[in-house]
Amino acid sequence: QNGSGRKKRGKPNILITGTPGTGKTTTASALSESTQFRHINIGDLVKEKNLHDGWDDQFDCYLINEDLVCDELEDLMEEGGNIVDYHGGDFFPERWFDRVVVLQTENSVLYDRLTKRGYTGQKLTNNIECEIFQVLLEEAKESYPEEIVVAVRSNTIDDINRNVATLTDWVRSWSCLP
Ligand code: DAT
Repeated sequence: QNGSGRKKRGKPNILITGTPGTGKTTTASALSESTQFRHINIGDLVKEKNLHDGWDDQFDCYLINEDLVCDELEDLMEEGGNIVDYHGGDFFPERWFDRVVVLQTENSVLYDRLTKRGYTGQKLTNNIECEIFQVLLEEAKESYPEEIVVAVRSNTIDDINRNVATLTDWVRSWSCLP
């Protein structure tokens, strides 16, 4: 147990973050399979449980209600064993996470993925810029202790497999810690 209360859980919680299209959902669901941890896709949760304040026309997405999301997840996070998948993380309580993984993808690769997803114009440009300026990495570093934040490459399927294997090993060793 440390000062932040992290070690009180029997199982760790992991935040997987990164620009849209970097592979969060793909990585989180594979990791959920190998660890049997719960995969919580915040975008889906917000839609299912109406944890938003309506649709934002400018940004073409739901206006997430951060307080409602945190209230919804508090009990599960206390229990541990969660993989949270979201393109942000500065509004979650710091004590929730034991590992924060920031996925990073080369611009040209990300451009193709987002185009395939139907992103165009300003939305496409905003997301590419988000990746270029490492917005999610900076946000993670500001919101969580340096030692729990890791940035990993996510350009290829091999990258995903390696990231999942590394995280699965980390989960195993965490659970064996005194
Ligand atoms: P995110 O959840 O970050 O928005 P995703 O997991 O939905 O991303 O992936 C978006 C698309 O890109 C999907 O078709 C899978 C593909 N993809 C993601 N990461 C990849 C990787 N490292 N290698 C190959 N394809 C990847």
